[in-house]
Amino acid sequence: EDGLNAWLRYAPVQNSSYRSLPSSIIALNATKTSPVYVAGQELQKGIKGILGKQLPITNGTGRDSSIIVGTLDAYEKRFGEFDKAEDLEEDGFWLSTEGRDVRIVGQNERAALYGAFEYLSRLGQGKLSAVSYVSNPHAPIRWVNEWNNPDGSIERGYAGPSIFFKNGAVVDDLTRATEYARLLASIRINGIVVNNVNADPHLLSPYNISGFGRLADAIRPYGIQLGIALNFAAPERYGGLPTSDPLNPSVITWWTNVTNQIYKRIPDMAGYLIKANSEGQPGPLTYNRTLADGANLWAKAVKPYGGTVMFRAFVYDNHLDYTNWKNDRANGAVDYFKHLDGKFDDNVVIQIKYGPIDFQVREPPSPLFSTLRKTSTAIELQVTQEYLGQQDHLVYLAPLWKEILEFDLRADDRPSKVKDIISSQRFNRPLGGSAAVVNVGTNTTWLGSHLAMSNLYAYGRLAWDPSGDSVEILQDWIRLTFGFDRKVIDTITEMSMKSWPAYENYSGNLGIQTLTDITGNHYGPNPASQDNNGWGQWTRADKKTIGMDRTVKNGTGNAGQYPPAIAQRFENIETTPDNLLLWFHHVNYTHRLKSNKTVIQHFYDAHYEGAETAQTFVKMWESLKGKIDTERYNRVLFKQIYQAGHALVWRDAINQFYYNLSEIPDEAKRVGNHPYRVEAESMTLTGYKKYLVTPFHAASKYTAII
Ligand code: BDP
Repeated sequence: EDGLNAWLRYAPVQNSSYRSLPSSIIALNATKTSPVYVAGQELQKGIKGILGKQLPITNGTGRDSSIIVGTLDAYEKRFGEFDKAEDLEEDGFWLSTEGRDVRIVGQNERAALYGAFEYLSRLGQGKLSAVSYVSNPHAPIRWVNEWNNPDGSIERGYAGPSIFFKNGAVVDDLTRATEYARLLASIRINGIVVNNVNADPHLLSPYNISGFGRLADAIRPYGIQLGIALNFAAPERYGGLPTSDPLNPSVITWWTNVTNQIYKRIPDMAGYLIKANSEGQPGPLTYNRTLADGANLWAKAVKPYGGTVMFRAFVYDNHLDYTNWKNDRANGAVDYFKHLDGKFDDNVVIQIKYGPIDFQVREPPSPLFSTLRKTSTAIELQVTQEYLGQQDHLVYLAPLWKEILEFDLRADDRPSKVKDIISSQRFNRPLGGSAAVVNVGTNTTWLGSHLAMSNLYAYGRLAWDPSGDSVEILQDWIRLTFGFDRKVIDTITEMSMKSWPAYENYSGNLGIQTLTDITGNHYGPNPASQDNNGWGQWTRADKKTIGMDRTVKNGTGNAGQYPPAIAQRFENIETTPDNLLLWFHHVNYTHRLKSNKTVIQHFYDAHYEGAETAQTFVKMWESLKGKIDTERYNRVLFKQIYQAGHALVWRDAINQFYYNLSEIPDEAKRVGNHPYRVEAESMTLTGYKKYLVTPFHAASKYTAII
C-alpha cells in the first residue's frame, strides 16, 4: 500500500448481496483510447478487485444482464429514445442500478467515464441499494494547476520532482501522467495546466510543443484536456521580438502563430493560464496597456478552437511602501480589475484566489467575486499546503473551502454565494468554475502524505458539487482509501475535522493570517518577518497593538470593497466575527473579544489548545494499529509525531514573540515558562553541534542543533 492507487484501490469487499451482479460489461461504441473504452476497462478492473470476478467486455447478446456504459447518442442508437436525455447537462451522467442491468449514460464521453467511476465508488464503499439518478456538474471549469518547471522542480510542491518534466522537456515515460489523469477523472476534473504560472517561455519551442502534445495524448483517454501557462514576455524572451506589447501587431501575429502550432498538435487544448504584472512578472501594464488588452489577445487566438483563457486576478505590487498605513495588498485585485468589468472577451475567465491575500489559514472571500458582474470568474484553491504545513501537518481543507464557497456576498442585496457566482449562475455568465493548485510529484503518495489526499479528493467533489458535505466527502474517501472499519472511519474523521481549527490555533488565529516566514519557504513560524517589507502580508503588530485596519473610516478601505451589507459587517468591530477581527481591525492586545478574553490571552490560549490537539492526533492514529496496513500506518504515524513536535515549535515561537513584544504575561503563566523542557543546545552533545538559526525563530531562541 504505497498510495499510488489512492482512492482507486478497488480493495476486496465481502458482501453476499453482490451476487446479483450483472455478468458482462458493454461499452457502447468504444473506440480504443476513448473515455468510454477506458470506462469499460476500468469497470472490469474495479469489479475484479472489489468482487474478485472477471467480467467479460462484450458487445452484448441481450440475453444476460450487463453493465452498459456509453454516451447518450450511442445509448439511443442502440436502445431507442432515452427518457432522461433532457436532464443531462454537459459532462453530466445518469446511473441506474435498478432492474436487471446497470446502466450508465453520459452526456458525452467523459461523462460516461464519470458514471463508471461513480458506480465503482458505490460498489467499493458497499453502497448497494438500487438507485437511479442524474448527476450534473455545478460548473463547466474543473481544473487543476500544476506549478511544474521544465527542469523537473515544482514550485511549492512537496512530493518530489515533476511527473511531467525533466531536464527542460516533457519526460519520455508518461505512465505517471496517465495514472494521474485516471485519479483526476474519477473526481471529474476536466483540465490540467501542467506548467508553472511563473512560466518558462522556452516551453513554446516546437520541440516542447510536441512534448505537450504527448502529454495531451496521455491524459485524453480520461476525458482531460491539457492547458498551458504562458509567460507574458515570451515574444521578447523566446521569440526574439523587440517588444511584448499586447497591442503591437507583430506581437499579436506571433501569439497567433504559436497558438495555431499548438492547436495543430493538440486540437482539444483547453486553453491558457496567465499570471501577469504580479510578483515581478511582466504584463500589459508594463506597456501601459490594460490587463484586458492582454487577456483578450490570447482569447482571440484560442477562440477559433474553442479555447479558454484563465487570467489570474493575483495582480499586486510586491514593493508596496510599508510605512504608508493606507497601502493594502488586499485591495489589489479589485483595484486592478473593477474598471475592466465587461471589457473581457467571453472566453476569458478571471481566476481569483479564495481570499484577498494568499492562501492563508483564514481569509474572508475575495471581494472581487462580487465586483465582477459582466465577467466570468473561477475560484483558485490550493490543495498543496503551501502556507498550511506543506503536507507535514494534517489539515483537511474542505471545511475552509466550504466557508468561502457558502459565503453570501449579498451583491445588490440578493443571495450571492461565492459558489453560485463562480458557477456563472448568479451573474449569468457563459463560463466559470474552479482551479486548484495541486502540485503532485513522483512520490508514490502523490502529495507526499497519505492523509493529504483527502484534500485532492474533496477538491474534485466540491468542484462538481460545492453543496457537498465536508464530513460525507471525507468518509467516502476514508472508506475507499482505508476500508470500512467503524473505528478507522471515526478516528480519521475526528482527526481531520479537528485539523484545520488546530492549525489555525497554533499558526495564526483571529484573522492575523498564517504567521510563517514570509519571504522564504512559507513553512515554519516567523511572525517577525510579516511586517517591514513590501510583500504586504502585514500584521501591524507593535508593543501595544496588532491587526490591519481595513475599515473605510480609518484604514485601508478594504472593507468597502464588499457589497454594502457585508462592508457594514466588517467595518464595524462589533459585527466582525472574532476569527476575522485582526484581518479588519487594529486593536490593543487588551481589546476584549466576544468571549470576554483579551486578544493576547486568546492568542496564548489558542496556541496551547491547537498544539494540544496536535498531540492527540498521535494517540488517535496509534489506536488504529493493526487496522491499517503497516506501510501506511508507519508513514502516517511518522508524520503525526512530527506534527505534534512542530506544533509545539509553533506554539512557543508565536507566544514568546508576542509576549516579548507586548510584555503582557500569560494569565496561566505558561508562556516563557517550560521548566520541564530541556533545550537540545543546553545538553551535552555527542555527534551534534549548535548553529544559529536564520531567519530568527523565537521557539529556538536563535539556537538549534544539527
Ligand atoms: C504565492 C507563492 C508563489 C506563487 C504565487 C502565485 O508563494 O510561489 O508563484 O503565490 O500564486 O503564494 O503566483
